[in-house]
Amino acid sequence: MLSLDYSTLNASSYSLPKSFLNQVAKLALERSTNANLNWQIIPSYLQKSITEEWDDLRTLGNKIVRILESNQGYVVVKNLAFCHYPRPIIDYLFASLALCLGNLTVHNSSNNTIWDVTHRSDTGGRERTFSELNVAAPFHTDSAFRTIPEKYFALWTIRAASDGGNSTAINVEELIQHLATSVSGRQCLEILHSYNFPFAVPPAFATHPDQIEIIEAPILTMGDRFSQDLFANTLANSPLIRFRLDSIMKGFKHYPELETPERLWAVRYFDRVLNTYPDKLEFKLNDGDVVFFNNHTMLHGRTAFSDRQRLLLRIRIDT
Ligand SMILES: O=C(O)CCC(=O)C(=O)O
Ligand SMILES: [Fe+2]
Repeated sequence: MLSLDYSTLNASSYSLPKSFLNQVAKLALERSTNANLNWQIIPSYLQKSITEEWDDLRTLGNKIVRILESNQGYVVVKNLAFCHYPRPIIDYLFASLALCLGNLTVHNSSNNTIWDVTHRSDTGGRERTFSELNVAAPFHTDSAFRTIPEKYFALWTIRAASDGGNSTAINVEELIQHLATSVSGRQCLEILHSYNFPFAVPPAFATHPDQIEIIEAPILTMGDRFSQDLFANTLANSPLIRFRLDSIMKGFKHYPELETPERLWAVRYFDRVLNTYPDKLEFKLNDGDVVFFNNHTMLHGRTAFSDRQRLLLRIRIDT
């Protein structure tokens, strides 16, 4: 069910200082004529000018962080004045906004901080991950297979799909409360939080694409889950949730000793609950909208689409 009252921030009053735009445009031009310069790396003078000159952007960044740290866990920024600039400028502006929340991380060995989420028909024989396909992306954590998944990530809609491609999300604190109301749900929570599960790195994000990399971690990281306040003891900077079904299933193939009946039951039960959960959010991002998620407290996904022109830019942010 598409939701009309999802959490939004209206940024129409945030203007772009001319001096900042001039610096960005100069930089974009310089990078486009010099193949040796990685145009995704934000030079320190630009970072300095964000903090010193662009109050509006920092104000917006602070508002976003406040919402992501609340039990809301996500926000869509609408009407950013600069969403129609050419792509290299958008990249710098997107990175500048994300830098107001924390440090940008790289997606893979090519050191890019911005990843194009779009259908790719050819990845040179490498297996495609769901950000390279137009199928539905089931509920997951981004970077579930990293030692510490990034706390936040953002998706900037350059071009929305003409059909489908809606964003979906689940607030994990609410999901845990829901699971805690049944005996099976409580058993599932217990297994997800007290055992390690194997997460295989998808080839698209592997340091060595021809080697299998696996990390072991619990799916839920909670303190005393039966205490009055279920989350009071959540470990600082640990993700509350870490889940990506295909990565866990692949992990089980490589670490069969971890594929115990109870782990397998818990993962399948949890996945079934995600797919039938009544309180999931679904909303459509329009061109220019930027969604920010708290990747430690929310699960997210996307519905399928057929429009091959759909393009979202993704940035992941560590704090
Ligand atoms: O395409 C989208 O809207 C989100 C895709 C996604 O969650 C991902 O690629 O990790
Ligand atoms: Fe994702």
